[in-house]
Amino acid sequence: MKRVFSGIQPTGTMTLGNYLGAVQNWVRMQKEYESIFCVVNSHAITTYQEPKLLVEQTYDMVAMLLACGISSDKSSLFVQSEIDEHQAMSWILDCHIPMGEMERMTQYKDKQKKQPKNINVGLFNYPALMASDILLYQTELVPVGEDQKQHLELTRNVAEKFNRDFGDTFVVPEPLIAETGARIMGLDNPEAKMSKSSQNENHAIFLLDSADVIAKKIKKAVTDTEALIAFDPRRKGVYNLLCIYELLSGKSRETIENELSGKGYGILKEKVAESVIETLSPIAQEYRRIREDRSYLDSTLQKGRERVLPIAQKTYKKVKEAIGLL
Ligand code: AQP
Repeated sequence: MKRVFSGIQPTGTMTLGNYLGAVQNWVRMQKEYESIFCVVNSHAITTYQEPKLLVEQTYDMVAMLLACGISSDKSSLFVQSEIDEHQAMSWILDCHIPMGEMERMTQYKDKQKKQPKNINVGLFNYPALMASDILLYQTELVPVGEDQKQHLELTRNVAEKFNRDFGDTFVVPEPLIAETGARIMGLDNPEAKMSKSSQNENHAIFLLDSADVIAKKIKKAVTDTEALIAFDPRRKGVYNLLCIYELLSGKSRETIENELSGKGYGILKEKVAESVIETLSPIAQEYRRIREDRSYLDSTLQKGRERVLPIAQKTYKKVKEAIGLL
C-alpha cells in the first residue's frame, strides 16, 4: 500500500471547507492507503493561541476526526508535538531551502497582508515544518487542498535537492487533489477560502453548528443578480453553493442543473442547507459522545504515536548521518 500523510491545525472547530476539501477524502483513503493523519498543533502556534485553549482544541480536533470516520485501526492518528523529530527536521530543511523560494509562498504573503503586525518567523517558516511532517514519514502521496499545493511543491523541491546533494534519502511525495471540493469558499465572500479562524460569523459553516444556524448562514450566502443556476466558476458565490451540493448529494452536475433549472436562489439555498444538515448532524452527535471520553482519546493517540515514531526516528537518523551531524 502507498503511504499518505496529511494534517489539520487545531485552530478552531473544523469547517465544511476542511471536511469537504480534506477530511472526507482522508476517510475514503484509509481503505486504499497506509494512512498517517496528524493534528498539527506546532503549526497552530504560528499565530497566538491561549495555552489552555490550545490543549482543549487539540483534543476537540482529534475527537472530530474520529467522529468524521478516521479509524484508529485503519490509520495512525497522532499529535505533531508528541514527536520531536518534526521540529528538529524542520531546522535541517531550513538550511536547504533557498530564501527566495520561501519568500514566494502566497499563503504567507496573504497572512502578512491580513495581519501585518503579528507576523513571526514561524509563520514565514511554516512550509519547512510542513515539509518535515511529510518527509519524515517517507510519504508517497499527500492529499492537499488547492491552497496547499505550493507548499507541497516546495516539499518536493527540497527533497529532490537533498537527494541530489547527499544521496537518496527522501521519498519525493506526489499531491492528491480532488477535482471538486479542492477549495470551498467563504459564504460571505466567495473570493476567499472558507477558514476556521475568520472573524465574520457568516463566513464558515462549522461542523458543530446547529441546523438553524446552518440554514441561516446559507440563507445569507453571497450570490449574484443573474438568478441562473449553472456550474459557472466565474459566478463564484453560486458556483460555491453548487459545489457543496454536488459533493454532499453525490449527484452529477447535469442532474443538479436539471433539478434546479428555472428555480430561484431560495430553493438552491434550501437544498444546500438540507444536504449540509443531513451530513453534519450525525457527525456532531458522534463527536459529543467521543469528546467526553478523554482516556479513549489518549489511548488512540498513544497507539498512533507508537506506530509512526519508529518511521520518524529512522528517517531523522538517516538525515543526520547524511549531512554529518553527530
Ligand atoms: N476552504 C477550504 N476548502 C478546501 N480545503 C480546505 N482546507 C482548509 N480550508 C479549506 C484543507 O483542510 C486541511 C487542513 O487545513 P488546516 O487546518 O491545516 O489549515 P488551513 O488550510 O489554514 O485551514 P483553515 O481552516 O483556513 O485554518 P486557519 O483559519 O487556522 O488558517 C488542509 O488540507 C487544507 O488544504
